[in-house]
Amino acid sequence: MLKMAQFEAVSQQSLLHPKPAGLALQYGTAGFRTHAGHLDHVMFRMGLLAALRSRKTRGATIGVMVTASHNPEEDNGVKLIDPMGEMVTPAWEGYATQVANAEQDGLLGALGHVVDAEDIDMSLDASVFVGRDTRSSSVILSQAVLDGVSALGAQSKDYGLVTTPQLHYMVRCHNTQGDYGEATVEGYYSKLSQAFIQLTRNAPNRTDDQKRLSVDGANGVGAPKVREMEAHLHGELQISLFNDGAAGRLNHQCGADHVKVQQRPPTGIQVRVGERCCSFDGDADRIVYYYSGAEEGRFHLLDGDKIATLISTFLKELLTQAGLDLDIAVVQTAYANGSSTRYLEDTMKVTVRCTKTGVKHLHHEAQHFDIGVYFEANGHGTVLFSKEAEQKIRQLALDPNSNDERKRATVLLQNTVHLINQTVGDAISDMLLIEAILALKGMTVQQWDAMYTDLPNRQLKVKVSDRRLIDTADAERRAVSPPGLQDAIDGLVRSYTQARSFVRPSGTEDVVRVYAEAETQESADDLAHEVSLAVYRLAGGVGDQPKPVH
Ligand code: G16
Repeated sequence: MLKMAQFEAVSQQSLLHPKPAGLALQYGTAGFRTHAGHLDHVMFRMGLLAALRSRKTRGATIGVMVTASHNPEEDNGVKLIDPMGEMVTPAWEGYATQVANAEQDGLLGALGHVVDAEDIDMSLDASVFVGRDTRSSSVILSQAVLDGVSALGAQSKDYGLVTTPQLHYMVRCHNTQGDYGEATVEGYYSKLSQAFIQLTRNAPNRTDDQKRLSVDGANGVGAPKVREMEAHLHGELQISLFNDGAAGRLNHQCGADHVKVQQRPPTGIQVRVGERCCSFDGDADRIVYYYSGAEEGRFHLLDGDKIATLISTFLKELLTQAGLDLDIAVVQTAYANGSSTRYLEDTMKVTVRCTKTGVKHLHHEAQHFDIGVYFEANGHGTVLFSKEAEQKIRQLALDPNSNDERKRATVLLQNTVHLINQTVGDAISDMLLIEAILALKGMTVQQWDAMYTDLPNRQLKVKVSDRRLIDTADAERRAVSPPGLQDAIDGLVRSYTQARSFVRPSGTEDVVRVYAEAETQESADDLAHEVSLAVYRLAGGVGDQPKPVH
């Protein structure tokens, strides 16, 4: 039961954050996301919900990040973070939707329902960490979250501008009493930079050229944060930062999503032949790499699949050298390029799993293995080490009978564990890990790229009147509704070689996403276009009919 004082505080405060009558939003792939102007009441209510979640978890700290990540500047959104720094448990996503959508006079009832259903002791202390991205709307919206937290008598700490993965990290550090690190931005830089420097010490022949990296900050929060990180790296990584927010618009013609979907470099960055470049997204939880080839200056993209391949290869080699018997798996989604899955399974002999889109799904699946490397093709991912795996690595480090090769591999494994932000995909941590691996393996970006060749692919978006009409199964690889859509896709796919295609409703934008891959770029483009037309026809397309890619 809500106590009387809490009841009154929520009643009064909620009047300052009124809900537009009739507005209904859904907790999507990564929280609520829509035009910033529709979100004030949602933020206040997510502050309330976070306070309840904290009490439900016996006073553990919960995180609330105000960001719309890869979406345009005018959107905003909110991501809820559970005690170990992972995305909030799916059971509470339903509560989030109910609380956000309750009409003004039904809010206390909706909160009371959560309290009763979860048997929450409202007399317990509660604590919430809040962070925000660089969107101009984020200042006022994060204040709305803080208002909600305090209305339910919970403590809050406002971290201000942080990347999403930094806030996830703070939550985990705090809830593990510092076991995972210190819950400050400085503590984050210090832990990761030390691990990076220890790793690159084992690659003494790195040239200055190999230490240079161009970073596209997407004009978002990753830009100032990667600069702060660089200051801790003692010249071991020299970053040329582009799209740092000084002039351009957030995610506009830049950032990881733009680069991945458009398959071309962002504006505002000079991609010199053969040099490594990477792009973050708006809240720095995704990263993709690219370079321009010496032959005809062709653009080469190294996406989440290539990143997962590089990391899992590196870890597998270290495990062999250390003589450690740990099972390692790579978790992907339907967007994973067919070539990457084949390479991992057939050449690398690594277990591969496929889940629905959304890092929450990949994270959960990765927890089933000693070492779970999970990456979405869009560059969102990390590595999880089970408690037992970490313990075995620690024990081996203390073994006096290890030979030099084993010792070296174990130390590298230990530092790799420290460098990785295991709570969620983290562009800064992933970038440092990739740079360290390339240095240790003495590998160029071209050699990394050559591990396998991507099948040409294309992603498109289709506007429909209600994207919820599209329902999928088999980790989103098949559409079960509307009727006839999957048959249409199957028929189209059959007319191309090495082809595959699927459609799914986005959980962050009001669109249906279409993915196609095939033997040639022309075929992938044509197939994606034809499937888009089928979606438009069978799922209530709105506006102009999808146009051919070229
Ligand atoms: C979020 C999720 C990702 C997902 C992406 C796109 O990323 O965290 O797991 O891949 O949205 O999802 P959808 O295709 O459903 O729109 P971010 O970086 O925008 O938070």
